[in-house]
Amino acid sequence: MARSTIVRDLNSQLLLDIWALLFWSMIGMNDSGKGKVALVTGVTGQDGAYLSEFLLAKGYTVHGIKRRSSSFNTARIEHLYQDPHETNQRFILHYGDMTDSTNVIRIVQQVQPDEVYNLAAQSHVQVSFETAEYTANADALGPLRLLEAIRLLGLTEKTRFYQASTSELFGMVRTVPQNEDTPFYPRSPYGVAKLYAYWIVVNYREAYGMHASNGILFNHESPLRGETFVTRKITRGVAAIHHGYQQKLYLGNLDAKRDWGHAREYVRGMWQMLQQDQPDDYVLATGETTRVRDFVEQAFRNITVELDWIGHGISEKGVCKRTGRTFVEVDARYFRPTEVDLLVGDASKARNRFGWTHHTKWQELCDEMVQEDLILVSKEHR
Ligand code: NDP
Ligand code: GDR
Repeated sequence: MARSTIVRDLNSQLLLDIWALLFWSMIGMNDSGKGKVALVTGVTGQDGAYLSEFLLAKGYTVHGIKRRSSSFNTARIEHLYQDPHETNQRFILHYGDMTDSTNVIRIVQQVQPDEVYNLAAQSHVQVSFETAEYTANADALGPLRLLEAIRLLGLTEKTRFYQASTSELFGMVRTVPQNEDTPFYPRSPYGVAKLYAYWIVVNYREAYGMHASNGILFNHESPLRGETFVTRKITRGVAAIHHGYQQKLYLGNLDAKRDWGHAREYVRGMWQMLQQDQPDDYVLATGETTRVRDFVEQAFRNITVELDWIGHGISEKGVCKRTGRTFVEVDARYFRPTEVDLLVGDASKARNRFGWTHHTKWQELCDEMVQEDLILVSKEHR
């Protein structure tokens, strides 16, 4: 390895250690979860990272399930990492997979959690059309395996359960906006798998009296969002174009409308659901819907490019008003066999029951993501 690379790695390690030290000294400031144990599946994902940070700050001991991978998949939780040799460890990782019942049962038995947050999923809607059976296994049967583990191990009274349900359940929407009473009409193998998960949670709650709740969350994004979801793809693309590493951004349906909030604010809502005396199902959303093309325009404003749209359908292009340069093109490979055209949620139940609300406007979210990606992309190419 070149000396400069080693020095850079050592510097990043040092920064990471300082950040970890600061994090671990700051937490414990709010200890309302002191003594409680949480199990978080999908801990390496966007929400897993924010939720773990949130629970640790509340004083919880957090156990996370991560998949075995041939390369590192813990970048989002690196700052929470604690050496397994340390005493009083409060952040503990277990290898696991939602498709393996024996593994799920063993981890629940070891951890004896007060709260389980089931965030693990094959979460990409378009990918679910390619891997429909696997998506059903992980996203529909995965939650069933966890619920059964809780039941089999006699933890029904002790363990509260959160299921990461989704606005994709509403699919071809029956009402606008969507709330807990809106009928479901999923439009992808992902949505259908999550529909099973939703109902098995309701069934275990009613059949066995479990404290099991569905959070029906609308899209929530952040600088930690996976790079293939549209918001992050756009903000990373804009950053790469700005630094000269990419020429154009290729996108699918520019007119899809989504209700985009900030992930950090949504994980608080997950926790609040499990603090209620009675389990229930809740929508979390901003109540504002935005087209993909509006998000694109806002992202480009961060690099002082104002876009004009010319042409239609597959030939539509986003061009710079000032220079005429084409920055955005449509690529049919990103179209879905069945699309969800419009989502906008009504979170008044969560607001009225436990005061949950969002604070970050989608424009601020977009700006934050672009600014973070501008730094990240330049670091990656250093
Ligand atoms: P991510 O895709 O960022 O994270 C998914 C997590 O699940 C990752 O840790 C991933 O591991 C893990 N995972 C995937 N398959 C398996 C498996 N078979 N066994 C164990 N772990 C697995 O998703 P988000 O954080 O954005 O979302 C969290 C949850 O919330 C998901 O269930 C998603 O469907 C749901 N949801 C998300 C919304 C959003 O807008 N973000 C909105 C509504 C619901 P790895 O890192 O190894 O890939
Ligand atoms: P979604 O998120 O399907 O809503 O699922 P995604 O960001 O993938 O798509 C949002 C909308 O943008 C359109 N789109 C594109 N999408 C992607 N990924 N890539 C493109 O190039 C592109 N161009 C246009 C899509 O067609 C779609 O209409 C997310 C996931 O987090 C789910 O797990 C979660 O349940 C829902 O949000 C709520």
